[in-house]
Amino acid sequence: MECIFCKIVDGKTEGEVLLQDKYVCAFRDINPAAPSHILIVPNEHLTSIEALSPDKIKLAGRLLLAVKDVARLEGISQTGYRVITNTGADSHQEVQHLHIHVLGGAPMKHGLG
Ligand code: DGP
Repeated sequence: MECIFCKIVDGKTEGEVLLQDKYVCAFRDINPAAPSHILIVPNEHLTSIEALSPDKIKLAGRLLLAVKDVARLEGISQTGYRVITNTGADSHQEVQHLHIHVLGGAPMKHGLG
């Protein structure tokens, strides 16, 4: 079965792509947990942070810097945002394609639970 995030990266599904370049793609979460809830994924299928290795350092750096780009596009750079990357079973990672959640647009609860 094809990965849903690979389909979005490849433009095979409807998805509001905010940003895409050589390394990453950013689009709105289908089930937003905040007024602004964006997912940033590598174009390449990697299951999680656990699949990153030193030869992926440019991709890893781009993933992190894309957070800033997304925050700027969403107008939340100054008000703040939370960045989460679920990794593996204990985190309840549902989609097995590395993704960074960027959440903002309203004050959040304290703590990370
Ligand atoms: P996680 O639990 O970290 O694996 O979160 C996966 C997120 O992916 C979840 O917040 C919902 C989102 N999601 C799942 N399927 C789709 C989809 O088909 N399109 C979009 N845009 N988001 C999806």
